Amino acid sequence: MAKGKHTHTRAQGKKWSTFSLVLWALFFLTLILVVLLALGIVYLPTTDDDFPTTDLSAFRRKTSQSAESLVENPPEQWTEILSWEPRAFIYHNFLSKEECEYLIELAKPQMVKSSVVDSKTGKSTESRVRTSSGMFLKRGKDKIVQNIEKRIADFTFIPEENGEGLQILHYEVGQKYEPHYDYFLDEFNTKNGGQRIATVLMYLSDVEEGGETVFPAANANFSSVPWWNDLSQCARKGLSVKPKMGDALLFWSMRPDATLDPSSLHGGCPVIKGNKWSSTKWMHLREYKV
Ligand SMILES: O=C(O)CCC(=O)C(=O)O
Repeated sequence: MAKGKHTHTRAQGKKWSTFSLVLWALFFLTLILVVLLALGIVYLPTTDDDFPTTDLSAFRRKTSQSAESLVENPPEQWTEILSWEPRAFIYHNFLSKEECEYLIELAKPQMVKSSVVDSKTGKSTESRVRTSSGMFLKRGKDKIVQNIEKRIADFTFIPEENGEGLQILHYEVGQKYEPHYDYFLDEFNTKNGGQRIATVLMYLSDVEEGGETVFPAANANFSSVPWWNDLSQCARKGLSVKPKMGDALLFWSMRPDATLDPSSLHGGCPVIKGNKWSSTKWMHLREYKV
């Protein structure tokens, strides 16, 4: 009887020591994990994509699910930093092919020779610096336009109400827009919505040759862009973007400290071969009344 009790106690003691050994091991493993987490050597995933947020070129935003109603398999979208002076970014495949074609067809019957805004009177005047044709679409005109405007607001973090209506532009061979600023230096043009703060330029077509958007005052190594060899002479005078159907170029006319940014000087190079269709959205500091 006494022997049995003794054996039982020994077995129980052995069980307890194994159990406490496992507990100690778990405790130490947890401790090591906590230390590694605290030192940032390991981290727990917090999002599905889990991209480092400081690297914008790896930052994929899936804001355009709405475009899926128009296309079954939308191409991949990603954001590329073009320059910090001016602040300029390319959003690849921002518009679907169907959206580009829709905007062109909508605009075609109403295209007129483009004008520029007179800084003294605020009135539109014909000009030799801008030889394209164009028209404006009323803001929120229809469901497809509303969808695009919502996407622009998401991309720029500027409310839809701060935007002018979409302008659709068409450049034929030889047509261009000489370098200019999108911000105004007069009081008349800033009455509605305040200063223009940013521009979103969407390419509705590819262009066989020429038609690039050029930033001649950019603080950048112009020839470092991967598409340098494909650029026209005009485009090589600055930091340039080659039009690609569906891509959007966002650039800021104002710096984060709210001062005007002269490095945002930009123009449309002459089209050498083919046609260029684009759409411009100007965003203001405040609500732009339409
Ligand atoms: O067509 C381009 O590339 C430039 C257009 C432009 O400068 C504008 O619409 O303000």
